[in-house]
Amino acid sequence: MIRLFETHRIRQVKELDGIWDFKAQGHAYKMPVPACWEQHPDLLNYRGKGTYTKKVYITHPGNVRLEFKGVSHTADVYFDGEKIAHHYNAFTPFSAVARNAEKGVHEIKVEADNTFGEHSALHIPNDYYTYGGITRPVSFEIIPDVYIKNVHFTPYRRGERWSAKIETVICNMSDTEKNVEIKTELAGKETLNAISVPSGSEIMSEAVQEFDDIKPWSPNEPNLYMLNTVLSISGEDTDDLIERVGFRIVEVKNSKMYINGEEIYMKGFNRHEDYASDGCAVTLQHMVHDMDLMQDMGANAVRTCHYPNDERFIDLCDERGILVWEENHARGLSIENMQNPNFERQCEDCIWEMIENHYNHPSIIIWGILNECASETEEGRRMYKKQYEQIKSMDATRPTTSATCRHFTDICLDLPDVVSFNLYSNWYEDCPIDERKNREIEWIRNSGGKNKPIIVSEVGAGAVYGYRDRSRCKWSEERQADIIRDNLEVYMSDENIIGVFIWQFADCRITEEGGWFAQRAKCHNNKGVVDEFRRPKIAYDTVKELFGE
Ligand code: ADA
Repeated sequence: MIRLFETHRIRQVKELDGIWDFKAQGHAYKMPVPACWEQHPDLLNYRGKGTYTKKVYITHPGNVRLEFKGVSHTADVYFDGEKIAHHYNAFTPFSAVARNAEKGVHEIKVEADNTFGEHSALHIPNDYYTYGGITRPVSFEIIPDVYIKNVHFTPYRRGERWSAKIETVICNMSDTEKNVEIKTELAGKETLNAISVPSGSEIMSEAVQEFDDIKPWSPNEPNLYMLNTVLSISGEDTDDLIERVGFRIVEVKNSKMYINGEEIYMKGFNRHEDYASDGCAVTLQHMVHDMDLMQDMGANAVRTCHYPNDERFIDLCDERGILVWEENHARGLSIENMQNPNFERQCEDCIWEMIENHYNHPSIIIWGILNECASETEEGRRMYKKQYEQIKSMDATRPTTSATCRHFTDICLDLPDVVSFNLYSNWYEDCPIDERKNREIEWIRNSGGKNKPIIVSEVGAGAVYGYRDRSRCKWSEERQADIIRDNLEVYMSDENIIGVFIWQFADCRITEEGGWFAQRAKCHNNKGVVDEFRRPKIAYDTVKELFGE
Protein backbone atom coordinates (compact mmCIF):
# COMPACT_ATOMS: atom_id res chain seq x y z
CA MET A 1 0.00 0.00 0.00
CA ILE A 2 1.58 3.28 -1.11
CA ARG A 3 -1.04 5.62 0.45
CA LEU A 4 -3.99 5.08 2.81
CA PHE A 5 -6.47 5.72 -0.01
CA GLU A 6 -6.69 4.89 -3.72
CA THR A 7 -4.97 7.51 -5.86
CA HIS A 8 -6.19 6.43 -9.30
CA ARG A 9 -9.30 4.95 -10.88
CA ILE A 10 -8.44 5.56 -14.56
CA ARG A 11 -4.64 5.18 -14.52
CA GLN A 12 -3.54 1.54 -14.32
CA VAL A 13 -1.61 1.05 -11.10
CA LYS A 14 -0.06 -2.05 -9.56
CA GLU A 15 1.93 -2.07 -6.33
CA LEU A 16 5.19 -4.04 -6.41
CA ASP A 17 5.19 -4.96 -2.72
CA GLY A 18 6.31 -8.56 -2.47
CA ILE A 19 9.37 -10.73 -3.02
CA TRP A 20 12.12 -9.51 -5.33
CA ASP A 21 15.31 -11.28 -6.36
CA PHE A 22 18.26 -9.74 -4.54
CA LYS A 23 22.02 -10.08 -4.76
CA ALA A 24 24.70 -8.73 -2.44
CA GLN A 25 28.28 -9.77 -1.73
CA GLY A 26 28.00 -12.52 -4.34
CA HIS A 27 25.02 -14.20 -2.71
CA ALA A 28 21.45 -14.41 -3.95
CA TYR A 29 18.38 -13.94 -1.77
CA LYS A 30 14.62 -13.63 -2.02
CA MET A 31 14.10 -10.22 -0.42
CA PRO A 32 10.79 -8.63 0.62
CA VAL A 33 9.96 -5.13 -0.62
CA PRO A 34 9.54 -2.83 1.19
CA ALA A 35 12.13 -3.93 3.78
CA CYS A 36 15.68 -3.29 4.98
CA TRP A 37 18.26 -5.81 3.89
CA GLU A 38 19.56 -5.77 7.48
CA GLN A 39 16.65 -8.00 8.46
CA HIS A 40 18.48 -10.93 6.82
CA PRO A 41 20.94 -12.73 9.15
CA ASP A 42 23.74 -12.42 6.55
CA LEU A 43 23.29 -8.67 6.26
CA LEU A 44 22.77 -7.39 9.80
CA ASN A 45 25.50 -4.75 9.52
CA TYR A 46 25.93 -4.74 5.75
CA ARG A 47 27.01 -1.39 4.35
CA GLY A 48 27.44 -1.67 0.63
CA LYS A 49 25.48 -2.23 -2.56
CA GLY A 50 22.69 -4.61 -3.37
CA THR A 51 20.80 -5.35 -6.58
CA TYR A 52 17.07 -6.03 -6.75
CA THR A 53 15.34 -7.43 -9.84
CA LYS A 54 11.68 -8.02 -10.59
CA LYS A 55 9.87 -9.21 -13.74
CA VAL A 56 6.66 -7.43 -14.71
CA TYR A 57 4.16 -8.26 -17.49
CA ILE A 58 2.57 -5.57 -19.65
CA THR A 59 -0.68 -6.51 -21.38
CA HIS A 60 -0.70 -3.55 -23.82
CA PRO A 61 2.13 -1.36 -25.17
CA GLY A 62 2.49 1.83 -23.13
CA ASN A 63 4.62 4.12 -21.02
CA VAL A 64 5.73 2.64 -17.69
CA ARG A 65 5.99 4.93 -14.67
CA LEU A 66 7.64 3.59 -11.53
CA GLU A 67 7.21 5.48 -8.25
CA PHE A 68 9.59 4.68 -5.39
CA LYS A 69 8.57 6.10 -2.02
CA GLY A 70 12.04 5.43 -0.59
CA VAL A 71 15.27 3.57 -1.44
CA SER A 72 18.05 3.69 1.12
CA HIS A 73 20.02 5.56 0.47
CA THR A 74 20.93 5.78 -3.22
CA ALA A 75 19.15 4.10 -6.14
CA ASP A 76 19.98 3.48 -9.77
CA VAL A 77 16.91 2.18 -11.59
CA TYR A 78 17.01 0.20 -14.86
CA PHE A 79 14.16 -0.93 -17.11
CA ASP A 80 15.13 -3.78 -19.45
CA GLY A 81 18.73 -2.82 -18.83
CA GLU A 82 18.31 0.88 -19.66
CA LYS A 83 19.03 3.29 -16.78
CA ILE A 84 15.95 5.44 -16.19
CA ALA A 85 16.63 7.04 -12.78
CA HIS A 86 19.29 7.91 -10.21
CA HIS A 87 18.22 9.14 -6.79
CA TYR A 88 19.96 10.04 -3.54
CA ASN A 89 18.32 10.09 -0.10
CA ALA A 90 16.35 7.33 1.58
CA PHE A 91 13.60 9.61 2.76
CA THR A 92 12.07 11.24 -0.30
CA PRO A 93 10.08 9.73 -3.17
CA PHE A 94 11.09 9.74 -6.81
CA SER A 95 9.68 8.41 -10.07
CA ALA A 96 11.03 7.11 -13.34
CA VAL A 97 9.39 6.68 -16.77
CA ALA A 98 10.21 4.11 -19.46
CA ARG A 99 8.50 5.07 -22.73
CA ASN A 100 6.81 2.83 -25.31
CA ALA A 101 7.23 -0.48 -23.55
CA GLU A 102 5.98 -3.38 -25.64
CA LYS A 103 3.43 -5.99 -24.51
CA GLY A 104 5.14 -8.83 -22.64
CA VAL A 105 7.66 -9.48 -19.85
CA HIS A 106 10.06 -6.76 -18.72
CA GLU A 107 12.73 -6.49 -16.03
CA ILE A 108 13.01 -3.81 -13.36
CA LYS A 109 16.44 -3.59 -11.70
CA VAL A 110 17.30 -1.40 -8.72
CA GLU A 111 20.87 -1.02 -7.50
CA ALA A 112 20.72 0.26 -3.91
CA ASP A 113 23.72 1.65 -2.04
CA ASN A 114 23.98 2.61 1.65
CA THR A 115 27.68 3.37 1.80
CA PHE A 116 29.17 6.41 3.48
CA GLY A 117 31.61 8.75 1.82
CA GLU A 118 31.85 12.09 0.05
CA HIS A 119 29.07 11.04 -2.33
CA SER A 120 26.69 11.10 0.66
CA ALA A 121 26.54 14.42 2.48
CA LEU A 122 23.37 13.70 4.45
CA HIS A 123 23.58 9.99 5.21
CA ILE A 124 26.69 9.89 7.41
CA PRO A 125 27.67 7.95 10.57
CA ASN A 126 25.17 9.41 13.03
CA ASP A 127 22.89 9.07 16.01
CA TYR A 128 20.45 7.09 13.85
CA TYR A 129 21.09 4.22 11.46
CA THR A 130 21.27 4.40 7.67
CA TYR A 131 19.76 1.11 6.53
CA GLY A 132 19.91 -0.43 3.07
CA GLY A 133 17.29 -1.49 0.56
CA ILE A 134 13.99 -0.64 -1.08
CA THR A 135 12.61 0.47 2.26
CA ARG A 136 9.32 2.07 1.25
CA PRO A 137 6.56 0.98 -1.20
CA VAL A 138 6.92 0.89 -4.99
CA SER A 139 4.14 1.38 -7.54
CA PHE A 140 4.10 0.41 -11.23
CA GLU A 141 1.84 2.39 -13.59
CA ILE A 142 0.97 2.51 -17.26
CA ILE A 143 0.57 6.18 -18.22
CA PRO A 144 -0.51 7.91 -21.46
CA ASP A 145 1.83 10.24 -23.36
CA VAL A 146 0.05 13.16 -21.66
CA TYR A 147 -0.46 12.64 -17.93
CA ILE A 148 -1.10 14.39 -14.63
CA LYS A 149 2.21 14.92 -12.87
CA ASN A 150 0.80 16.35 -9.66
CA VAL A 151 -1.98 18.41 -8.08
CA HIS A 152 -1.44 21.00 -5.33
CA PHE A 153 -4.36 22.20 -3.20
CA THR A 154 -4.15 25.53 -1.35
CA PRO A 155 -7.15 26.41 0.84
CA TYR A 156 -7.92 29.94 1.98
CA ARG A 157 -10.77 31.65 3.76
CA ARG A 158 -12.60 34.94 3.39
CA GLY A 159 -14.68 35.38 6.51
CA GLU A 160 -16.48 32.07 6.98
CA ARG A 161 -16.37 31.17 3.28
CA TRP A 162 -13.71 28.71 2.14
CA SER A 163 -12.04 28.81 -1.26
CA ALA A 164 -9.12 26.95 -2.75
CA LYS A 165 -6.55 27.22 -5.49
CA ILE A 166 -6.02 23.93 -7.34
CA GLU A 167 -2.81 23.74 -9.38
CA THR A 168 -2.50 20.81 -11.77
CA VAL A 169 0.74 20.07 -13.60
CA ILE A 170 0.33 18.25 -16.93
CA CYS A 171 3.27 16.59 -18.65
CA ASN A 172 3.27 15.99 -22.44
CA MET A 173 5.79 13.35 -23.51
CA SER A 174 4.42 13.12 -27.06
CA ASP A 175 5.99 14.80 -30.09
CA THR A 176 2.98 17.02 -30.82
CA GLU A 177 1.15 19.75 -28.92
CA LYS A 178 -1.95 18.50 -27.15
CA ASN A 179 -5.20 20.26 -26.26
CA VAL A 180 -6.44 18.85 -22.97
CA GLU A 181 -9.27 19.42 -20.51
CA ILE A 182 -8.69 19.26 -16.77
CA LYS A 183 -11.69 18.57 -14.57
CA THR A 184 -11.56 18.69 -10.78
CA GLU A 185 -14.26 17.63 -8.35
CA LEU A 186 -14.15 18.39 -4.64
CA ALA A 187 -16.91 18.73 -2.04
CA GLY A 188 -19.57 18.77 -4.74
CA LYS A 189 -17.92 21.56 -6.73
CA GLU A 190 -16.37 21.09 -10.18
CA THR A 191 -13.86 23.13 -12.18
CA LEU A 192 -13.01 22.77 -15.86
CA ASN A 193 -9.94 24.16 -17.62
CA ALA A 194 -8.85 23.69 -21.21
CA ILE A 195 -5.17 24.19 -21.99
CA SER A 196 -2.64 23.42 -24.69
CA VAL A 197 0.48 21.55 -23.66
CA PRO A 198 3.41 21.84 -26.08
CA SER A 199 5.33 18.70 -26.95
CA GLY A 200 7.92 17.72 -24.35
CA SER A 201 6.76 20.27 -21.79
CA GLU A 202 5.04 20.57 -18.43
CA ILE A 203 2.27 23.13 -17.98
CA MET A 204 0.54 24.13 -14.74
CA SER A 205 -3.16 24.81 -14.91
CA GLU A 206 -4.73 26.80 -12.07
CA ALA A 207 -8.34 26.69 -10.96
CA VAL A 208 -9.91 28.70 -8.13
CA GLN A 209 -13.14 27.54 -6.54
CA GLU A 210 -15.40 28.76 -3.73
CA PHE A 211 -17.07 26.14 -1.56
CA ASP A 212 -20.18 25.87 0.59
CA ASP A 213 -20.69 24.15 3.95
CA ILE A 214 -17.07 23.09 4.33
CA LYS A 215 -16.05 21.30 7.53
CA PRO A 216 -12.54 22.53 8.24
CA TRP A 217 -9.59 20.33 9.19
CA SER A 218 -8.46 20.82 12.78
CA PRO A 219 -6.72 18.69 15.44
CA ASN A 220 -10.06 17.98 17.08
CA GLU A 221 -12.09 17.60 13.87
CA PRO A 222 -9.67 16.41 11.13
CA ASN A 223 -12.19 16.60 8.26
CA LEU A 224 -10.76 15.39 4.95
CA TYR A 225 -12.04 15.64 1.38
CA MET A 226 -11.14 13.73 -1.79
CA LEU A 227 -9.94 15.90 -4.65
CA ASN A 228 -10.50 14.07 -7.96
CA THR A 229 -8.68 15.40 -11.00
CA VAL A 230 -9.38 13.94 -14.47
CA LEU A 231 -7.53 14.72 -17.69
CA SER A 232 -9.45 14.42 -20.97
CA ILE A 233 -8.36 14.58 -24.60
CA SER A 234 -10.97 14.90 -27.37
CA GLY A 235 -13.69 14.01 -24.88
CA GLU A 236 -12.01 10.83 -23.65
CA ASP A 237 -10.93 10.59 -19.99
CA THR A 238 -7.32 9.41 -20.28
CA ASP A 239 -5.73 9.95 -16.85
CA ASP A 240 -6.57 10.88 -13.27
CA LEU A 241 -5.14 11.57 -9.85
CA ILE A 242 -6.98 11.44 -6.51
CA GLU A 243 -5.59 13.49 -3.62
CA ARG A 244 -6.91 13.85 -0.07
CA VAL A 245 -6.99 17.36 1.37
CA GLY A 246 -8.18 19.43 4.31
CA PHE A 247 -9.37 23.01 4.66
CA ARG A 248 -7.17 24.70 7.23
CA ILE A 249 -5.10 27.84 7.60
CA VAL A 250 -1.86 28.03 9.61
CA GLU A 251 -0.90 31.43 10.99
CA VAL A 252 1.94 32.82 13.10
CA LYS A 253 1.19 36.07 14.94
CA ASN A 254 1.60 37.59 18.38
CA SER A 255 4.31 34.99 19.18
CA LYS A 256 1.72 32.21 18.81
CA MET A 257 0.60 29.73 16.15
CA TYR A 258 -3.00 29.37 15.06
CA ILE A 259 -5.01 26.90 13.01
CA ASN A 260 -8.17 28.45 11.58
CA GLY A 261 -7.81 31.22 14.12
CA GLU A 262 -7.58 28.86 17.09
CA GLU A 263 -4.35 29.06 19.11
CA ILE A 264 -2.47 25.73 19.22
CA TYR A 265 -0.08 24.20 21.74
CA MET A 266 2.01 21.23 20.59
CA LYS A 267 2.58 18.31 22.97
CA GLY A 268 4.75 16.12 20.84
CA PHE A 269 7.31 13.46 20.26
CA ASN A 270 10.36 13.26 18.10
CA ARG A 271 9.94 10.02 16.18
CA HIS A 272 12.63 8.26 14.14
CA GLU A 273 11.42 5.82 11.51
CA ASP A 274 12.98 2.85 13.23
CA TYR A 275 11.45 -0.30 14.70
CA ALA A 276 13.42 -3.23 16.11
CA SER A 277 12.59 -5.85 13.47
CA ASP A 278 11.71 -3.44 10.61
CA GLY A 279 14.65 -1.08 10.67
CA CYS A 280 13.54 2.09 8.87
CA ALA A 281 10.99 0.14 6.77
CA VAL A 282 8.35 0.52 9.47
CA THR A 283 5.26 -1.49 8.54
CA LEU A 284 1.83 0.13 8.48
CA GLN A 285 0.84 -1.98 11.47
CA HIS A 286 3.77 -0.61 13.46
CA MET A 287 3.05 2.96 12.31
CA VAL A 288 -0.50 2.60 13.62
CA HIS A 289 0.82 1.11 16.86
CA ASP A 290 3.21 4.07 17.28
CA MET A 291 0.37 6.48 16.65
CA ASP A 292 -1.89 4.68 19.14
CA LEU A 293 0.81 4.83 21.83
CA MET A 294 1.62 8.51 21.23
CA GLN A 295 -2.05 9.43 21.40
CA ASP A 296 -2.51 7.25 24.47
CA MET A 297 0.15 9.40 26.13
CA GLY A 298 -1.79 12.52 25.15
CA ALA A 299 0.47 13.74 22.36
CA ASN A 300 -1.08 15.89 19.63
CA ALA A 301 2.08 16.47 17.55
CA VAL A 302 5.02 14.65 16.01
CA ARG A 303 8.34 15.85 14.61
CA THR A 304 9.67 13.74 11.76
CA CYS A 305 13.24 13.83 13.07
CA HIS A 306 15.39 14.23 11.04
CA TYR A 307 13.99 13.65 7.57
CA PRO A 308 10.76 13.51 5.53
CA ASN A 309 8.60 10.55 6.55
CA ASP A 310 6.81 7.72 4.77
CA GLU A 311 3.68 9.32 3.35
CA ARG A 312 1.45 6.67 4.89
CA PHE A 313 2.47 7.93 8.34
CA ILE A 314 1.59 11.50 7.33
CA ASP A 315 -1.73 10.14 6.00
CA LEU A 316 -2.34 8.73 9.50
CA CYS A 317 -1.61 12.16 10.99
CA ASP A 318 -4.10 13.74 8.56
CA GLU A 319 -6.77 11.26 9.63
CA ARG A 320 -6.15 11.65 13.36
CA GLY A 321 -5.55 15.40 13.57
CA ILE A 322 -1.92 14.99 14.68
CA LEU A 323 0.12 18.16 14.02
CA VAL A 324 3.30 17.50 12.03
CA TRP A 325 6.65 19.29 11.96
CA GLU A 326 8.27 17.76 8.90
CA GLU A 327 11.89 18.53 8.18
CA ASN A 328 14.51 17.99 5.53
CA HIS A 329 17.22 15.40 6.05
CA ALA A 330 20.05 16.66 8.25
CA ARG A 331 21.28 15.95 11.74
CA GLY A 332 24.09 17.60 13.63
CA LEU A 333 26.20 18.56 10.61
CA SER A 334 29.30 20.67 11.25
CA ILE A 335 30.40 23.36 8.84
CA GLU A 336 32.92 20.85 7.48
CA ASN A 337 30.04 18.43 6.79
CA MET A 338 28.08 21.28 5.19
CA GLN A 339 31.08 22.09 2.96
CA ASN A 340 30.80 18.66 1.33
CA PRO A 341 30.48 19.56 -2.39
CA ASN A 342 27.27 17.50 -2.57
CA PHE A 343 25.62 19.01 0.52
CA GLU A 344 23.76 22.00 -0.90
CA ARG A 345 22.36 20.15 -3.90
CA GLN A 346 21.36 17.14 -1.82
CA CYS A 347 19.55 19.44 0.63
CA GLU A 348 17.88 21.34 -2.20
CA ASP A 349 16.67 18.11 -3.80
CA CYS A 350 15.38 16.83 -0.46
CA ILE A 351 13.43 20.02 0.24
CA TRP A 352 12.01 20.07 -3.28
CA GLU A 353 10.85 16.43 -3.11
CA MET A 354 9.51 16.84 0.44
CA ILE A 355 7.29 19.81 -0.44
CA GLU A 356 6.43 18.69 -3.98
CA ASN A 357 5.09 15.38 -2.63
CA HIS A 358 3.76 16.32 0.82
CA TYR A 359 2.26 19.74 0.05
CA ASN A 360 -1.37 18.62 0.35
CA HIS A 361 -1.18 17.14 3.85
CA PRO A 362 -3.20 19.35 6.23
CA SER A 363 -1.43 17.82 9.25
CA ILE A 364 1.91 19.32 8.19
CA ILE A 365 1.84 22.75 9.80
CA ILE A 366 5.54 23.68 9.79
CA TRP A 367 8.59 22.93 7.64
CA GLY A 368 11.90 22.41 9.44
CA ILE A 369 15.48 22.35 8.18
CA LEU A 370 19.01 21.46 9.30
CA ASN A 371 18.64 20.07 12.81
CA GLU A 372 21.61 21.27 14.94
CA CYS A 373 23.75 22.20 11.96
CA ALA A 374 26.34 24.99 11.78
CA SER A 375 24.04 27.96 12.34
CA GLU A 376 26.72 29.72 14.37
CA THR A 377 28.84 30.35 11.25
CA GLU A 378 28.50 32.91 8.44
CA GLU A 379 28.81 30.20 5.79
CA GLY A 380 26.23 28.13 7.58
CA ARG A 381 23.94 31.16 7.69
CA ARG A 382 24.21 31.51 3.91
CA MET A 383 22.99 27.93 3.52
CA TYR A 384 20.22 28.26 6.13
CA LYS A 385 18.99 31.42 4.39
CA LYS A 386 19.04 29.73 0.99
CA GLN A 387 17.02 26.78 2.27
CA TYR A 388 14.42 28.93 4.02
CA GLU A 389 14.04 30.92 0.80
CA GLN A 390 13.61 27.73 -1.21
CA ILE A 391 10.84 26.58 1.14
CA LYS A 392 9.03 29.93 0.94
CA SER A 393 9.28 29.90 -2.86
CA MET A 394 7.53 26.52 -2.91
CA ASP A 395 5.07 27.05 -0.06
CA ALA A 396 4.25 30.45 1.41
CA THR A 397 1.40 28.98 3.46
CA ARG A 398 3.39 27.23 6.19
CA PRO A 399 5.85 28.71 8.72
CA THR A 400 9.48 27.61 8.90
CA THR A 401 11.76 26.66 11.77
CA SER A 402 15.00 24.88 12.64
CA ALA A 403 16.03 23.15 15.86
CA THR A 404 19.19 24.76 17.16
CA CYS A 405 21.68 23.67 19.80
CA ARG A 406 24.08 26.55 19.10
CA HIS A 407 23.05 28.19 22.36
CA PHE A 408 24.09 31.84 22.69
CA THR A 409 26.08 31.61 19.42
CA ASP A 410 23.42 30.95 16.78
CA ILE A 411 23.33 33.75 14.15
CA CYS A 412 20.32 32.50 12.20
CA LEU A 413 17.40 33.09 14.57
CA ASP A 414 16.19 36.05 12.51
CA LEU A 415 15.57 33.81 9.48
CA PRO A 416 12.75 31.37 10.43
CA ASP A 417 9.17 32.21 11.42
CA VAL A 418 9.42 30.10 14.59
CA VAL A 419 12.50 29.65 16.79
CA SER A 420 13.13 26.15 18.19
CA PHE A 421 15.82 24.86 20.49
CA ASN A 422 17.04 21.49 21.75
CA LEU A 423 18.08 21.48 25.41
CA TYR A 424 18.77 18.56 27.75
CA SER A 425 18.72 20.19 31.17
CA ASN A 426 19.58 17.70 33.91
CA TRP A 427 20.77 15.14 31.40
CA TYR A 428 23.73 16.61 29.52
CA GLU A 429 23.77 19.72 31.67
CA ASP A 430 22.84 19.64 35.37
CA CYS A 431 21.33 23.03 36.08
CA PRO A 432 18.20 24.72 37.48
CA ILE A 433 15.83 24.07 34.57
CA ASP A 434 13.71 27.20 34.97
CA GLU A 435 16.72 29.50 35.24
CA ARG A 436 18.38 27.88 32.21
CA LYS A 437 15.15 28.15 30.24
CA ASN A 438 14.86 31.85 31.07
CA ARG A 439 18.43 32.50 29.92
CA GLU A 440 17.69 30.68 26.66
CA ILE A 441 14.51 32.66 26.01
CA GLU A 442 16.13 35.98 26.87
CA TRP A 443 18.98 35.20 24.46
CA ILE A 444 16.47 34.21 21.71
CA ARG A 445 14.48 37.40 22.19
CA ASN A 446 17.66 39.48 21.81
CA SER A 447 19.16 37.52 18.94
CA GLY A 448 16.61 37.72 16.15
CA GLY A 449 13.77 35.84 17.81
CA LYS A 450 11.88 38.84 19.17
CA ASN A 451 8.09 38.34 19.00
CA LYS A 452 8.53 34.88 17.44
CA PRO A 453 6.83 31.73 18.76
CA ILE A 454 9.26 29.41 20.52
CA ILE A 455 9.18 25.61 20.44
CA VAL A 456 11.25 23.33 22.66
CA SER A 457 12.08 20.86 19.88
CA GLU A 458 13.99 18.36 22.02
CA VAL A 459 13.99 17.60 25.72
CA GLY A 460 14.58 14.24 27.40
CA ALA A 461 16.94 11.76 28.96
CA GLY A 462 18.25 8.26 28.45
CA ALA A 463 17.16 5.02 30.11
CA VAL A 464 17.99 1.45 29.29
CA TYR A 465 14.71 -0.47 29.14
CA GLY A 466 14.34 -2.69 32.19
CA TYR A 467 17.09 -0.97 34.17
CA ARG A 468 15.48 0.05 37.45
CA ASP A 469 17.56 1.48 40.30
CA ARG A 470 16.33 2.95 43.58
CA SER A 471 19.28 5.34 43.47
CA ARG A 472 17.50 6.88 40.45
CA CYS A 473 20.92 7.19 38.82
CA LYS A 474 21.24 8.28 35.20
CA TRP A 475 20.29 5.58 32.70
CA SER A 476 17.71 4.19 35.15
CA GLU A 477 14.11 4.36 34.06
CA GLU A 478 13.33 6.20 37.26
CA ARG A 479 15.75 9.05 36.50
CA GLN A 480 14.53 9.38 32.93
CA ALA A 481 10.99 9.81 34.23
CA ASP A 482 12.16 12.38 36.80
CA ILE A 483 14.06 14.45 34.23
CA ILE A 484 11.19 14.41 31.74
CA ARG A 485 8.75 15.40 34.47
CA ASP A 486 10.94 18.24 35.74
CA ASN A 487 11.48 19.63 32.24
CA LEU A 488 7.88 19.34 31.05
CA GLU A 489 6.57 21.03 34.19
CA VAL A 490 8.84 24.01 33.52
CA TYR A 491 8.37 24.28 29.77
CA MET A 492 4.62 23.61 29.73
CA SER A 493 4.03 26.49 32.15
CA ASP A 494 5.94 29.16 30.17
CA GLU A 495 3.75 31.34 27.96
CA ASN A 496 6.68 32.06 25.60
CA ILE A 497 6.66 28.42 24.57
CA ILE A 498 4.03 27.14 22.12
CA GLY A 499 5.06 23.51 22.11
CA VAL A 500 7.40 20.88 23.47
CA PHE A 501 8.66 17.71 21.72
CA ILE A 502 10.09 14.93 23.84
CA TRP A 503 13.28 13.31 22.61
CA GLN A 504 12.32 10.73 21.81
CA PHE A 505 9.30 8.45 21.27
CA ALA A 506 11.19 5.16 20.85
CA ASP A 507 14.76 3.93 21.15
CA CYS A 508 16.45 3.67 17.77
CA ARG A 509 19.53 2.02 16.28
CA ILE A 510 22.57 4.20 15.64
CA THR A 511 25.72 3.69 13.56
CA GLU A 512 28.72 2.15 15.33
CA GLU A 513 31.04 4.14 13.06
CA GLY A 514 31.88 7.70 13.95
CA GLY A 515 32.49 6.95 17.62
CA TRP A 516 28.77 6.90 18.46
CA PHE A 517 29.10 3.48 20.12
CA ALA A 518 30.95 5.04 23.05
CA GLN A 519 27.97 7.23 24.00
CA ARG A 520 25.21 4.81 23.11
CA ALA A 521 24.69 1.55 24.99
CA LYS A 522 23.57 -1.31 22.67
CA CYS A 523 24.46 1.00 19.76
CA HIS A 524 21.04 2.54 20.27
CA ASN A 525 19.86 6.00 21.19
CA ASN A 526 18.11 5.03 24.43
CA LYS A 527 16.09 8.19 25.05
CA GLY A 528 12.80 6.67 23.97
CA VAL A 529 9.92 6.53 26.44
CA VAL A 530 9.39 3.12 24.84
CA ASP A 531 12.19 0.86 23.66
CA GLU A 532 12.77 -0.29 20.08
CA PHE A 533 10.08 -3.00 20.54
CA ARG A 534 7.70 -0.33 21.92
CA ARG A 535 7.90 -1.74 25.44
CA PRO A 536 7.03 1.18 27.76
CA LYS A 537 9.51 2.56 30.29
CA ILE A 538 8.40 4.27 33.53
CA ALA A 539 8.47 7.61 31.69
CA TYR A 540 5.51 6.45 29.55
CA ASP A 541 3.11 7.08 32.42
CA THR A 542 4.90 10.29 33.40
CA VAL A 543 4.29 11.70 29.92
CA LYS A 544 0.73 10.40 29.96
CA GLU A 545 0.13 12.26 33.22
CA LEU A 546 1.66 15.54 32.02
CA PHE A 547 0.49 15.55 28.39
CA GLY A 548 -2.87 14.27 29.41
CA GLU A 549 -3.65 17.28 31.58
C1 ADA B 1 20.44 16.05 19.49
C2 ADA B 1 19.90 15.53 18.16
C3 ADA B 1 19.13 14.24 18.29
C4 ADA B 1 19.78 13.28 19.28
C5 ADA B 1 19.88 13.98 20.64
C6 ADA B 1 20.54 13.08 21.70
O1 ADA B 1 19.59 17.01 20.03
O2 ADA B 1 19.08 16.48 17.52
O3 ADA B 1 19.09 13.63 17.00
O4 ADA B 1 21.06 12.93 18.82
O5 ADA B 1 20.72 15.12 20.49
O6 ADA B 1 20.01 11.97 21.91
O7 ADA B 1 21.54 13.52 22.27
